[in-house]
Amino acid sequence: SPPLGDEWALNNNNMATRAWVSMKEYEDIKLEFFENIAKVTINRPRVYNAFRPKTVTEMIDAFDICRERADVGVIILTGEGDKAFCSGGDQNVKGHGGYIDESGVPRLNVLDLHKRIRTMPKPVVAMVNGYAIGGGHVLHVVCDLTVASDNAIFGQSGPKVGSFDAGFGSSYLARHVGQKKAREIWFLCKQYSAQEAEDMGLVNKVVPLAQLEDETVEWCKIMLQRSPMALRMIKRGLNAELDGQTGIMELAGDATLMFYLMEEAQEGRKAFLEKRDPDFKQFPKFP
Ligand code: S0N
Repeated sequence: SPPLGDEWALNNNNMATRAWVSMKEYEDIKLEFFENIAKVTINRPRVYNAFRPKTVTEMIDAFDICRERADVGVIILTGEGDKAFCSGGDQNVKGHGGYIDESGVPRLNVLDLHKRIRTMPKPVVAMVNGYAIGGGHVLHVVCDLTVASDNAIFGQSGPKVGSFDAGFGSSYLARHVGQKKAREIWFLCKQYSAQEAEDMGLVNKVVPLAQLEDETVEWCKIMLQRSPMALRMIKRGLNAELDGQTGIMELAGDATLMFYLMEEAQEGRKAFLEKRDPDFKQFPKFP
């Protein structure tokens, strides 16, 4: 039964009545909003939602908006239609040095998108509605959670088509499925069903395609009821173990944010402005 009550489910968990509102217009993606949830949709179904540099630039912009907007608590990443979540880099624009943008410059700006998702202080949920292949597979790997439709197909294709991601797409993948399986996924470039992906710990939940958005939104609604700071710190901590000094920096940054919210930190600033010595003795020294 719905964890938030039948009435809530009736009013809010029905795809037909969910009114997504556009937050900004783009060429290659959609950015929409519904009750504190933002949805980023790669909107290139003709090429199975493959991304070109412009698509990625737009996604980076959308994720930056989601980070800044205080009314966004959770972000969904998905693809348009029922065939593909994302089929990776657009092979039509691959040229000398990588994926060529409109001014002729080769770009791998998808790595900047990975970093945005990784450091986003809010949960990011991949809603996988079909093929998640190549760089499209990496995108879901980088997200915090993955809810997939039963027609979803997962796999890496790089060593078959002339690319690879030895970054998050390999090392973080291995954290999900283990080293042996990650090597199998990359070395063989096989495709895996949604059920196989769930069995190997690559996705959190598989549902029928018709229920995919309902289920994903329900997960988002549950997270929206949790403490945002607690979720943020959990994400930072889980990342920090794997991300070295950069991970510690992100975790430490949020510790500083919390310190700034404490009277103890405010006393230091007040004392400076009042030209007196700070009285830190008044604050408890917890065991
Ligand atoms: C997805 C597949 C398996 C679907 O097969 P199916 O059902 O037979 O459909 P198709 O007829 O093949 O496809 C339907 C239409 O969509 C076009 N299309 C599909 N994928 C792409 C694509 N990636 N680019 C351009 N067009 C695509 C088809 O051409 C077809 O259109 P029409 O009908 O007009 O011919 C199958 O389509 C498939 O295997 N797709 C290619 C998957 C792939 O190899 N992707 C690229 C992998 N490489 C990358 O993503 C680059 C990664 C990268 O650069 C990177 C590097 C370092 C660090 C990180 C990354 C990163 O991106 O993460």
